[in-house]
Amino acid sequence: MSKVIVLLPTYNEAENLELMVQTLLALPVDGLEIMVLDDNSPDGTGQIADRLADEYPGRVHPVHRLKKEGLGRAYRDGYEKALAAGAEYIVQMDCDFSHPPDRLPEMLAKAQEPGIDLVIGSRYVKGGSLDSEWGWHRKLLSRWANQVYVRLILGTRVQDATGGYRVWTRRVLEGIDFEWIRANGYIFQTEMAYVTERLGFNACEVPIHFSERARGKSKMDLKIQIEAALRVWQVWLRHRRLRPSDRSRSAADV
Ligand SMILES: Nc1nc2c(ncn2[C@@H]2O[C@H](COP(=O)(O)OP(=O)(O)OP(=O)(O)O)[C@@H](O)[C@H]2O)c(=O)[nH]1
Ligand SMILES: [Mg+2]
Repeated sequence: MSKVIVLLPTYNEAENLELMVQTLLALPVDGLEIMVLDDNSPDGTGQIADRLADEYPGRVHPVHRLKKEGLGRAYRDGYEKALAAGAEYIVQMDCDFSHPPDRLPEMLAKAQEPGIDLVIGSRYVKGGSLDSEWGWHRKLLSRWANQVYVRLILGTRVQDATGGYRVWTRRVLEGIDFEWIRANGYIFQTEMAYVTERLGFNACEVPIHFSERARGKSKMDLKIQIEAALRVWQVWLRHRRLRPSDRSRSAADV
């Protein structure tokens, strides 16, 4: 299979990184490589990444970023580096086991089907589910935000536009000029999904079960959720005129 690079953004994931790397490398995916995008975590995640790089030469690549700059910046940096390293499939996922690694082989298989440009591990398509610990009101809010609110504003087809578990084909990331992407927090995933659809790429979804992080600290709160909801409008204003002919770089001439 062509080259697969998994991007793992980390900030204080010392409790999760090693198991995550072992789990990913044990998957039946030939030659899978991992790029750890660490924002100088105070808990020493970066040093763990270095040790893992020694243990698994050529399979684990630590990227040491200077300071905490948010998920969006880390991913943009990772996309560039994965493209430069020749990846055909670029995977992105959280390092806290909310995104089940065992779904990855199926997502990668899907990404190889003709006509599919992006695969999203989805909580909201048939077969997908949310953490059973979540109360019904939280589940309802999350469903409404994704399946109704975001889709009404942006007109996107995907049911889980905020989902962060994805397999990108190289051509999509080559088609996006990362300078266009301004969001850095939780809305980053939505902005990427919207731009992908505006450029005429085809996203499809594979169901996943999303579980709450078991180890480490959660950063989500109501203020962040409200800010994200308002920022959906910004994303719409910024990109509503994008067309497939706006695809950038080498993707424009294929
Ligand atoms: N490099 C980098 N990674 C980050 C940053 N913020 C979060 N991450 C990582 O991004 C992934 C998702 O972040 P989480 O903190 O799990 O966010 P979440 O899943 O929305 O919220 P909780 O799991 O409830 O904390 C994890 O692997 C984090 O370690 C950041 O500023 N820089
Ligand atoms: Mg999480």
